[in-house]
Amino acid sequence: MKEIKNFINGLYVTNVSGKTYEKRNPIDNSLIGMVYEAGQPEVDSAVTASRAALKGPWGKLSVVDRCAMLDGLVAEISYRFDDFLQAEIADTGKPAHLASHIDIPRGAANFKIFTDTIKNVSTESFEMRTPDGKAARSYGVRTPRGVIAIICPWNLPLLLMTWKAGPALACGNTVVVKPSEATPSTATLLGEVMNKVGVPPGVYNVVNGFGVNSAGSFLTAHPGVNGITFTGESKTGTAIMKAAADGIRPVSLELGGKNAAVVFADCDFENALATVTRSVFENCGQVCLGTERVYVEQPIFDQFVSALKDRAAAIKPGRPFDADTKIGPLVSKIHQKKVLSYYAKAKAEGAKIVLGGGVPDMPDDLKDGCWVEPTIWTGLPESSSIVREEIFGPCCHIQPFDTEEEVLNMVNDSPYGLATSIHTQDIGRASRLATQIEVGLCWINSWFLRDLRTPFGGSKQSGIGREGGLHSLEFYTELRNVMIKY
Ligand code: NAD
Ligand code: 6OD
Repeated sequence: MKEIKNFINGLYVTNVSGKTYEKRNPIDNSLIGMVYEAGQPEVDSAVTASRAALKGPWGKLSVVDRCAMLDGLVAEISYRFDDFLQAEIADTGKPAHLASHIDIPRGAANFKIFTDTIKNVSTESFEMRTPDGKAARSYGVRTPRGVIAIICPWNLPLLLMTWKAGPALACGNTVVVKPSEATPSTATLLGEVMNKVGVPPGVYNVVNGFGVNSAGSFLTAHPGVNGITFTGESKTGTAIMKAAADGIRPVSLELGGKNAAVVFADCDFENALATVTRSVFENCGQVCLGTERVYVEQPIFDQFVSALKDRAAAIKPGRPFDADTKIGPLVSKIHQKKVLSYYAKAKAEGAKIVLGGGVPDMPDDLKDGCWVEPTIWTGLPESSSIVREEIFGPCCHIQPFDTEEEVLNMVNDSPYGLATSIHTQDIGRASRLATQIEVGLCWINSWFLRDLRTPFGGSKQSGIGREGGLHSLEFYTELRNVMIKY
């Protein structure tokens, strides 16, 4: 039986309480291993080790040497690619082609982009006259914030964790990571890689467990933590902001969404269709940037609905390593129950079910997995909970529209503001809408096309702050000013 431990001060450790929980494979509900839940003593040890490491060899490394060490992680993750792939797939059930093209390579690349950034960043400098007729010069200095708590979700476990650990470490901080209880494996495995490339003990720590009254809330409440970066649901973000208020600690929040795709009649139909198919169904709809509201201009509405139905019907569920598998299960029984409750609600609210709406018929050995059908609805009012609430499953509601103004109002009528995609060949109209739609990320004729130097984050209840390239330095460093009087 696999044991998933905590990684504290360079060592794999169990816990004082002896409490473990089961980690099951979402493909068939088989038991993968037992996870040692970190309690207050383990979180205390991790934060203490992390604080000590700030003053140890890590804190004394030059930026260039620190970055060279972190660049070594990229090579070592690539060397152990299959270990990471197997671990991520066992935890999430996602298709191997997806994890091997997105999760693991981006999980490694997230270190390199930020070592490149931090090595090349400059700070401002001003000269001025002083009242006594002499001169003075001020200049900025960036220093690490200290111990960063990283709280992660389960949908892209390694990618989203290193998206935060990468810049945090490149900037000279130390980290305590709390992976999702549903996906503990890759963050824990990364500890081996840290040791291998010589990252000093205490710089990277992992505490496994749940949120409330467990590792998550013990970590965010810990006075030894200097900043909290979180990806997850908006309501958890609220709890984390409240915890951060004690001690006035900064937060970076990447939260939920109810993202729209807007398809105009003049779009490149094939490109719009392929892109919306991906944005709705990729990773079984478990992508924060994914589309759950599709707005299609009236003249092509019927044609688009019918074509999307055909594409979605061809998305074959199956085992991660089967070549023809196009979609995996949801991550857990808990999440399957949540998504199926929305499928039932859509039916009860009178949606027209264009496709799906239930659980697919799977072979006997997979029947106990967390499967749901790709699902498409039409016919609901914009006030419906299906159109307003984040479901985080492989589903969308499609609404027709007549004018640009009408669609703009519908898209913006949401408490969320994470991402949108606009499909049209009229770039003037697309650019106009891109500034009017209240989101942090807008794609035109594309989706999830990433340049890691750009600002990433959400508006409204989808988040606070921006990460990516130089923007990450706002959170992961403290910018100080030094004034010299000549
Ligand atoms: P979640 O909020 O339930 O959990 C995220 C993490 O927070 C987990 O590790 C959990 O254990 C921990 N946690 C829960 N309560 C806590 C508390 N009170 N104190 C401290 N930690 C706590 O989210 P999830 O279900 O794991 O992930 C799905 C959500 O994440 C969706 O809403 C999705 O949109 C969002 N998400 C957002 C982005 C983004 O970049 N904006 C990216 C990925 C996922
Ligand atoms: O690409 C990224 O950097 C990123 N943070 C993606 C988030 C995806 C959400 O599920």
